[in-house]
Order: sequence, then structure tokens, then C-alpha cells
Amino acid sequence: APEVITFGESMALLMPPGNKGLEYAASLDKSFGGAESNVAIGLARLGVPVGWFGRLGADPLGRMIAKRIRGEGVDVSRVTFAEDAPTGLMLRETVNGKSSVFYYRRFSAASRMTPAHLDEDYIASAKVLHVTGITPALSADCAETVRAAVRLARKHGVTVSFDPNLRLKLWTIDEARPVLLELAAEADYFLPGLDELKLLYETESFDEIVARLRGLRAVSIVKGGNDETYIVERDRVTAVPYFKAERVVDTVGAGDAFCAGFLKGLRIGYSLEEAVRLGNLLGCMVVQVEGDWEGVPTWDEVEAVLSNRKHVER
Ligand code: KDG
Repeated sequence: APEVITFGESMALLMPPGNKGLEYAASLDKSFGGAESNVAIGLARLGVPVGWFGRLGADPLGRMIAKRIRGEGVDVSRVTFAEDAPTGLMLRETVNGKSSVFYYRRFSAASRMTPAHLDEDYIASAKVLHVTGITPALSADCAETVRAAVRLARKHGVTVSFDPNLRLKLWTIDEARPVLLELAAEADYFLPGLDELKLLYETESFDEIVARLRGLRAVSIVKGGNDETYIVERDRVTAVPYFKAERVVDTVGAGDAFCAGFLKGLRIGYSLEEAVRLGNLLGCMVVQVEGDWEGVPTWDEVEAVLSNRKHVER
């Protein structure tokens, strides 16, 4: 049975090859992405039994996504397919080092998810439920589904991990704030970025942000600081330095890879600090490869880096 369960919308992802802009590119490479399935794939590669579910369209893109996530070793037994709505789509370009995402997901199959799609026994059997703030932005039903899943997790003593993943192309900060802060209040691990916290708490002050985070029951892991990640606990703040990336190709997916590394660390009994260090390493590795999750390493590759094992070419 999966130790970690996560759910949300995964979409087909189309990207022009070779850093061309979308407007002039003649062809597009096809993959898929979705914050929660990115985390699930990361965990599977690291050897953690993990399940992802969501609602996909009963169409070729939905079948591709389900098969590829299954192919990564993620349990997809609770995925459902909608006959009356399509799989969502996103396009992305990286021009002059700047990524932009364009969503084609309104009225997608995932946006029709309701609490009826949750399997209580499945959630109850896990150790960790990981949710993100993207799902509640998709529709009122999706927001209710996330709340219901978190309630089920808490009822059964399942640890709740929450990444707000603020997506201002999906809703405004004023719409997002109450929903995300409510979920943060229910979480055991809250995994925001520093930029997100500035918007959520309407302050630039790090001290004020820390004070707000200390009001939560969660341990907060704040990503995207000055080359370091912060662990905010009631009585202390610990900074954990980043690994240095040799070259940054595509930053999308870094937060998800971080999450996978962090949760893996916790599952194998690492201290918070060690778990965050592992998260930092995964984030660093994933930004060096194109795509959301393609650059996520296996556990063997992680161990090779951590122990400075040399690559044998032939
Ligand atoms: O975190 C990466 C995600 O942003 C990407 O995979 C797409 O889920 C996605 C979203 O909604 O932006």
C-alpha cells in the first residue's frame, strides 16, 4: 500500500524544443506535468511507495498521463476518467531564461473532481497525504475535495503535507489567501516559498513572516530564501544551504522535487534538517534538466552524489 498519497490535476505539457518561443516554434514536444504527480514521481524514484490520483479525460492525453505515471511506479488505481470533460493542457516556453506557462484547463476533467472521488480507506491506509493549493483553485468542488481529503487524513491520523503552490494565473491573491491559510492551519508540514508568504501575509518582513508561521501547528519549511531553505519551528529557525546547480535549464518542478526529497527524508527517519538538505539536493538536480520531473534522480543517484561516488563512463 502507498505510504504517501497525493492527488490533483495532471495535464499534458507542450513545449517548443530548443528554447524557442511558442509564437514562432514550428513543433512542440509533448510531455505532462502536474505539481502533485511530479511529487509522486519523485517519491517513486526515491523508492517510497506512493499513490497519485486525479480525474483525467477519457481521451488520448488522459491515457498517456495515467500510463506514464504508472510507468514511473506510482499507484494510479484510484484515478478516474471523465467522459464529459477533457484532460487539461498547458503550454510552456522559456525565452531568455524566463519561463511562462499558458493553461488550457478551465472545465477540464480534473476541475470536476468532487469529494465523492475520494476513497476513505485508501487515504486512511497511508502515512502521509500531500496536497497543494493548486487543486482548490480549479473549482469550488475541487476546493471542497481538498478540504474533505485533509479532514479524512486528520481523522485517521495521517500526516498532512501542504504546498500552497500559489498560481496567480488561476485565481487572485485575495481569492487564494483565505483558502490557502485555512489549509496551512490544518497541515502538519507547510511547504511554502518565501515569495508566496510575502503575498499571503502581506508583508516583506521575514521576522513578521516567521511570527505568523509560529502561530501554526505545522512545522514550516520555507523555500526560496537567500540560497537557503528555512525550517521554522515554534522555538527556532534553522537555515539549510542550497546545493549549487552547475546550470539552470528549467526551474519549474523544483519545489515539487524538493517536496519529494523532504518527504523521503522524513520516511527514512532523517532529522528535519537532513530531510530539508535532501529536498534541496533534489531541487538542485531537477532545475538542470528540461521538464517538470524528468530530472528527478533515483535513490541510487542521490547516494552517488551524497557520497561523492564517481561516474564510470565505460
Ligand atoms: O509545480 C509544477 C507545476 O506548476 C506544473 O507541473 C503544472 O501543476 C501545474 C500547475 O498547475 O501549474
